Amino acid sequence: MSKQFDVIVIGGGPGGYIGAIRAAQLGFNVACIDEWVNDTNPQSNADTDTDGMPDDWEKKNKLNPMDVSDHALNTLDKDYTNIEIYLNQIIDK
Ligand SMILES: [Ca+2]
Ligand SMILES: [Ca+2]
Repeated sequence: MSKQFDVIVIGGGPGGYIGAIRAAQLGFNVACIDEWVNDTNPQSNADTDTDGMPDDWEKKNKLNPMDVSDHALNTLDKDYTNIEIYLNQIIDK
């Protein structure tokens, strides 16, 4: 299953929720990603460097789970950042 969004808000803090609600009020198709839990293995969601990409996913993709800056790099694709690749993968599930 694949979904298309106009706006993806990462983080559901006060600013995230307000931004997501306002974008929806303006007619955008919005996704707000606050927390994702893998029910079969909750430990697989650990994100030591808090860059939004779980440690296991970073290790699998040869990224650094101790480096918060690698989410903005184009290590995995020349057109998309690493966090964009990760988010696209979880949205497609
Ligand atoms: Ca991480
Ligand atoms: Ca990282």
